[in-house]
Amino acid sequence: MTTIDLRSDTVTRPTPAMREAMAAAEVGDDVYGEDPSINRLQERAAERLGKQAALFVPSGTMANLAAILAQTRAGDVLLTGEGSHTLLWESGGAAAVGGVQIQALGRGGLFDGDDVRSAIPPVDPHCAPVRLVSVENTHNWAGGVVFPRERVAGVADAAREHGLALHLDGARLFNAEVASGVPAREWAAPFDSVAFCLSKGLGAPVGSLLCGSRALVERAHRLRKMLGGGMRQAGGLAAAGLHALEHHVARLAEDHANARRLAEGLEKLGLRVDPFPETNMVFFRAEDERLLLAEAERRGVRMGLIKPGVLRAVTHLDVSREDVDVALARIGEALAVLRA
Ligand code: TLP
Repeated sequence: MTTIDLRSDTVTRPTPAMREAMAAAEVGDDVYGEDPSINRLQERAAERLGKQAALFVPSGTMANLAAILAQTRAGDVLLTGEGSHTLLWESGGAAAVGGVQIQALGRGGLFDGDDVRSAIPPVDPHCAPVRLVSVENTHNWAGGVVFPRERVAGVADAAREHGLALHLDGARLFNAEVASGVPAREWAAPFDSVAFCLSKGLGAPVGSLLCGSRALVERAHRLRKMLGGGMRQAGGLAAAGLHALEHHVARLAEDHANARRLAEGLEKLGLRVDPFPETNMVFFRAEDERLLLAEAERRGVRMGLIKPGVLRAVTHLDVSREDVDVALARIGEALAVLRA
């Protein structure tokens, strides 16, 4: 029985063509700035996002943390959406390493300019200063939704009014690009710092980029060293990233179509899908979610529990349209057992 792994788009394995590109990569010591493949990837990423510079880091978590540390001081407040990755899934790094307090805005992950305005405290010695706002696009916890463009514009206006820095956690920014038809560089334009991941839907094994002004990237470079993320001959990983940017962006549309197909099939099985997928994530409710997860797993379909009562299935490079149909048949069998 083949396993269909829908737990995350992080589980993809490099394709044969990507492995060839990795094997052929020119490498050098990146701590000396001498890895030509990493330098090329950084240039390509900065260009693609319309920023002055970019830094290759091992993970999205490190990209976000370096961005936060570069733009705050201990005791500052970071505003971000409810359920954001930085708040829930980065092991408390902003607080533990940066002394930064996170305040959640809005409901369900999305928020707008007025939410930012109402979170700004008076100038008063009781209050910690708000310094940074972070937007996640696509928003994972909200169901892989594209953060509406007018809301991003409103958040950016509010941030500017109050002199706040703006960070974009664009771990899946290219899913937003493909789903919305708005180029990543336009999504990135209002932000001072932008993180995006190569190791999610783009299918590279490792790596993220942190993009911004030359001054911000210089600060982040030092922070990467401090956090232990300075890599040496990592050009093979950069080559995978370059390959992904060239060959795996447009195809994200297939993952989105597969997610819609999966959602329709789950609805036919009587499960409540909410929201209907805009990108590659399917969130659905089940009465006995843990039992369903276990029964599906026994039949070779792996999914995740994202919050109480809500399961997440993510489509990606290693999941074909046929796999979606097989997964649906197996989930149908699992449900039949639970409903018997
Ligand atoms: N998300 C992972 C898990 O950590 C939850 C997943 O399976 O979705 N920002 C966002 C929006 C993310 O979804 C993730 C990873 C990250 C940052 C962190 O990236 P990595 O895993 O490279 O540190």
